Order: sequence, then structure tokens, then C-alpha cells
Amino acid sequence: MCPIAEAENKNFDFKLKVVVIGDAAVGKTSLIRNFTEGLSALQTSPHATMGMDIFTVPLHLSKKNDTQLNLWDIGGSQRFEAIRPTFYRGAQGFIAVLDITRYETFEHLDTWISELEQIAGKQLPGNILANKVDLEEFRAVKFKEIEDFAKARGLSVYRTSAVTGENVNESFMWLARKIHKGVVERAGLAEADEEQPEEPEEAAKSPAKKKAARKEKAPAKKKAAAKPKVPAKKKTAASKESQSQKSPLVLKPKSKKKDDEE
Ligand SMILES: Nc1nc2c(ncn2[C@@H]2O[C@H](COP(=O)(O)OP(=O)(O)OP(=O)(O)O)[C@@H](O)[C@H]2O)c(=O)[nH]1
Ligand SMILES: [Mg+2]
Repeated sequence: MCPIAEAENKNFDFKLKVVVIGDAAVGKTSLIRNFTEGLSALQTSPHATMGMDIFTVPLHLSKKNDTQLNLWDIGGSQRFEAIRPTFYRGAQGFIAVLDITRYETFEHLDTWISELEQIAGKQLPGNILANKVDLEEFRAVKFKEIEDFAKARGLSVYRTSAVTGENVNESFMWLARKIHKGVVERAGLAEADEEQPEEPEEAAKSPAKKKAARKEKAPAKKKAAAKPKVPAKKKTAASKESQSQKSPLVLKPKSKKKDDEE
């Protein structure tokens, strides 16, 4: 059976819903496509997301359970403001993206997160992705400011680039593991073999654990080699959900950042 059909027939033990929010053109779709399809997916520039798309990826977060991560890619354009809240219901976590070259995208994060919390509830596990770090020379937001904002909201921050792939896998996997851990705990399931999410700073310092994570994802990568090349997009606002097979990627080493606290 082809991997896509196999994934569609598969009964996952857990299905996790993560919404990806943030202003138009901050790089949400690019980050998701990098995570689900790899850098090669970005050879063509993405179109602005019309309303919402769903991308799915199977993850092996523990030996006992299979997880399907559903990434709801929310269109950032203001014209979708009225319909956006309908996509938030049932979200178990979120990724809030800003573009470090446009200050207003940072200023709007609070509105995005508050809007989500009104529907999905407070205290959702979440990440802030300070995206486009490859454009450092055009940076308009101090990382310290982003970190202070994140700290006040109890969130983690990753400095990412959908273009170079920097921290893309790390940030998505960290959130998936955190949500998975919460779901397992709430369900009262023992998951002794489960890998625990690391804090971002710790993840950067721990090559041994990164090696372990690479091993964890290796079988899925092999599977991808056999799969037909299809877009990772699974569902639009108008279509039914499907569960196509996507391969998570091997973790990449985090490059050293220069000191940015100005
Ligand atoms: N240099 C650079 N460009 C990026 C990065 N991420 C995205 N882009 C570019 O930014 C533009 C917008 O990216 P999208 O992924 O469509 O942004 P989006 O947030 O999904 O936008 P909407 O769908 O309108 O909400 C595209 O031209 C991307 O190629 C990045 O990390 N670095
Ligand atoms: Mg988009």
C-alpha cells in the first residue's frame, strides 16, 4: 500500500490540533511546509493562505503510541478576521509567528493569542517563533523584547528561518512533545518511554539528545523516500479532513546566534 493510503487508513492513538497564527506574510505556511516537506518545498514561494489550510504529519513520540499532528495554518490577512475564530475550537496548542523584520507583527501577537484564548481557553501550550532570522541585517525587533513578552505569557521562543531551516524541526517537535505529554498525563497513561520536551536553551546545549531525536525520526524519513511527491496540504477551509502521510525531518544542528541584545 502506498504510504499516503496507509496513513489514511491508520488509526492514530492521538490526534493533536495545533493552530499556527500570526500576521500575513510572517512565514507560517513556509515554516509548516519546511517542517512537513523539507527545504525543497520552498523552491516556489507560497501563496497567501486563503482562510485556512490543514497539514498533517505522523509522529512517533513514544514507542507505545502513534500520533498525528494536525497543523492548522491560519491565513493572516485581515479579511479573514471574522472567520478565524471558527478554526480555533479544539486547539490543543499554538505556534505564534512574527517576522523579525516587521515590528508590527510582534505588536500584534498579543491580539492573536488573546483571540485564540477566547475560543480555545487559556494556558494552552505554545511557542513563539521569531521568524526570518536569516534577514538579521533587517531585524526590527529586539529578541529581548520577544523573550520578555513570552516569559510574561509562559511561552517558549525559538529563532527560526523557514529559508535555512534553522530551529524549524526543534520548535515544532518541542510543542508536539509538550502537548503529547499533557494528553498522556491527563489520560492517566503510563508512558515511561516517552521523550520529554526540552526547553529551547537546553535543547541547543544537548547534542546527545538531539542525536536520539534524529534516530527517533529516521524510520519516517525512509518511508518518505518511497512516497509520491504530493503537496503536504491536506484540507482547506472548504474541504474534508484527510490524513496524508508526511515525513518529519531529521533535526538540524542549531547554528550559533550572534548576540542581539541591544
Ligand atoms: N527570508 C525569509 N523569507 C521568508 C521566511 N519565511 C517565509 N518567507 C517568505 O515570506 C513570504 C510570506 O511567507 P508565507 O509562508 O506565505 O507567510 P504566511 O504567514 O503563511 O502568510 P499568509 O498566508 O498570508 O498568512 C514568502 O515570500 C516567503 O518566501 C524566512 O524565514 N526567511
Ligand atoms: Mg500562509
